[in-house]
Amino acid sequence: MSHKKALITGITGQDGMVLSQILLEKGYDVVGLRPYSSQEDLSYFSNIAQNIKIIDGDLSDGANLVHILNATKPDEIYNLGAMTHVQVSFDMPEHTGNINAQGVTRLLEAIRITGVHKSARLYQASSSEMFGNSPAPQNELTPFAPCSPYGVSKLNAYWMVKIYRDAYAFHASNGILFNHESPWRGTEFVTRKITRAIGEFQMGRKDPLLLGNLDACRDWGHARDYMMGAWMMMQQDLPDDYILASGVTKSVRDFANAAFLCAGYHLSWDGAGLNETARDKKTGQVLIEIDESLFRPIDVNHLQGDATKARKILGWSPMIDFDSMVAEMVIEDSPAARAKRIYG
Ligand code: F7E
Repeated sequence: MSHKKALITGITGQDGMVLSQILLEKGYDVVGLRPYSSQEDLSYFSNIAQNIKIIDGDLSDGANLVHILNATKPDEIYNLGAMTHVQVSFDMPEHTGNINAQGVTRLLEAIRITGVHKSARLYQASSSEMFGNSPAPQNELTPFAPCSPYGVSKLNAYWMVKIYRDAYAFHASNGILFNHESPWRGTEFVTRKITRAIGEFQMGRKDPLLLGNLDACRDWGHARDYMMGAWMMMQQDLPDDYILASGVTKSVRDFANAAFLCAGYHLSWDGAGLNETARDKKTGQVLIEIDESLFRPIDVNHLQGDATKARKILGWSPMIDFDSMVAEMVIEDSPAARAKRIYG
């Protein structure tokens, strides 16, 4: 039986891992592109790594992309490769544009030059950050108003994908994904930063967790639901752009309350602004303090997505709700789960 072949850029991130798992379950051959700059340990891939072919390659090198496309001849291309940290994009706006915006143009050109678009479909990881502070709820018709170099770079890529779709008949779709998390989320993102710290408090950590803007609201879903949605977009006869979101918005403070509660800590909040703290009601231990350096020059205040189009056309609906996702993340970062991973 001939298998479909998927090429995934950014294979080493959360979404690359979750999508690989889904595609392997569906019988795909999975080829992953790993940038030279991210030679990270793939041990967290342990159960699936042996079934994925990893190629060193980079969105910063167009000729390299041409060679890889010629060599792999994929049926579906998932472009998940990006510099994904919004705060870092303020420190490295040029690099962010080079990978997230120009990198997508390079990939589109490589696909066009090799003629791969005649038989392959492309998924572009677009982001709710493109909406910036446009009023919620955001849907596919909401005006974009990015307010970070990251958001601008993703918007550039989004439009280039639309242009190649219209100009060269690419089967290319933008998945405009709102925040999506899992136990495989990088610890530089606020959700995993919180759940990892909870595991450390359970093991006796004494110094408080430092956070920035607690009032920012995000529409948080589970990465597995969202990567399933990305695959569903690729199965449509016609390419299009879709929002994937839960429709529920919560603040960073809400996330912290819910996550700490899963581990038996009731947070008691005191003070305001930079002097705000959260203590464990039972022991009085200070668990959270505010660190000014973690605030962004501009932040997105309120994201809440409307995924009606994806629900109607793709038949997509998320299976994992906020509370279950938070609980899973806290459990996977708990001392017991860590010990199990280490000692089996
Ligand atoms: O921040 C606030 C921070 O870094 C969420 C990426 O996957 O989703 C993600 O972008 C909120 C922000 O995710 C800390 O200011 C407070 O308001 O977890 P985050 P993000 O910026 O929403 C979108 C859809 C993407 O496309 C991105 O690639 O949390 N916050 N204190 C903090 N954030 C971080 N990282 N660390 C803190 O200590």
